[in-house]
Amino acid sequence: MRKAQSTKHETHSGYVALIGRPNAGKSTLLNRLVGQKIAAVSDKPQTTRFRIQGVITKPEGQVVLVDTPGVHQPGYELNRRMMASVQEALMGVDLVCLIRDALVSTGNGDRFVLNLVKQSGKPALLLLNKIDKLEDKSALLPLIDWYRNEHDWREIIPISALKDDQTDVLIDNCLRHLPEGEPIFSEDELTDQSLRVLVSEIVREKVLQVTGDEIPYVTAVVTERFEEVRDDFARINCVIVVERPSQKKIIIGKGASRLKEIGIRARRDIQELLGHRCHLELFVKVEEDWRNRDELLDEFGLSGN
Ligand SMILES: Nc1nc2c(ncn2[C@@H]2O[C@H](COP(=O)(O)OP(=O)(O)OP(=O)(O)O)[C@@H](O)[C@H]2O)c(=O)[nH]1
Ligand SMILES: [Mg+2]
Repeated sequence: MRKAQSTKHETHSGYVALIGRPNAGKSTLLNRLVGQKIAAVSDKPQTTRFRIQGVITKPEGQVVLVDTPGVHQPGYELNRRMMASVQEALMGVDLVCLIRDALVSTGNGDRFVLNLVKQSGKPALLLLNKIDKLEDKSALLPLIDWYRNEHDWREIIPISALKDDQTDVLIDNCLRHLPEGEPIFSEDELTDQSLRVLVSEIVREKVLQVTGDEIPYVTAVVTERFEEVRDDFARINCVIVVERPSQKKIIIGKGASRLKEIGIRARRDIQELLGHRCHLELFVKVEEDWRNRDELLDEFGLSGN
């Protein structure tokens, strides 16, 4: 008797962009699906400033998710570059996920994002996020109707990035709509971001968490020193850049209390990322109008492409 030939399972793989307005939950979803914190998250809009790739590998294939800055009207060169990186992301992917907060009403910003997705000509999924905040899921129906009338979506999926609800369904659907192909990255390669950048972003996230309304927009963080002194110990210096001396004062706080709090929180996350202890030193520096200065934006890694 001849042995039955094993059937060959085709895998699917490709790039999937997460596009949406600020605060929709793009970075929360990226972190959740990758299973590791690689993107900064905060309740302040415009947290993400450049594209961040996260790799999700399953037996059925590989999804390379591309997190992008929330779509908004650019006021500074920084914001213009952020929006350029959204366009770049749209051009470079096989599939687009438009993600929106299911609880906010539809406005001009949503129409603008929708048009970006349409203009890309790419197949698209619609993700209605934050459904954990909805008591009655039927409240989604008018929203689904509106979007269905506007575009031919491959799928419409209500999800909760925060509570990990329906995210497995999302991955299955991404894989289904990606072309057949082998995995692009090895399974342990979770992101395209360097450790230095991951560290800077952790510090920036903590700045956003412990400061109020004005500071998020005027802060950049650069890792100036990253030295693995031993296998189990690193020395790290980060510079927090702001635009005015008054903002420097806010970040430092009374008796340096706020800066200390930023340092404690950041060190905790950095140690988790590295898997060992580190010494973290933070400096605050003023660079007037850095958001409009090309050379500084380049130096801070905010190239926009
Ligand atoms: N309740 C709830 N909150 C969520 C969910 N997903 C994200 N959030 C919250 O929404 C806020 C914004 O999340 P982010 O992931 O930073 O949003 P973003 O779309 O990446 O924002 P930008 O980078 O500014 O464009 C944070 O306070 C998150 O905790 C969700 O599924 N449910
Ligand atoms: Mg984000």
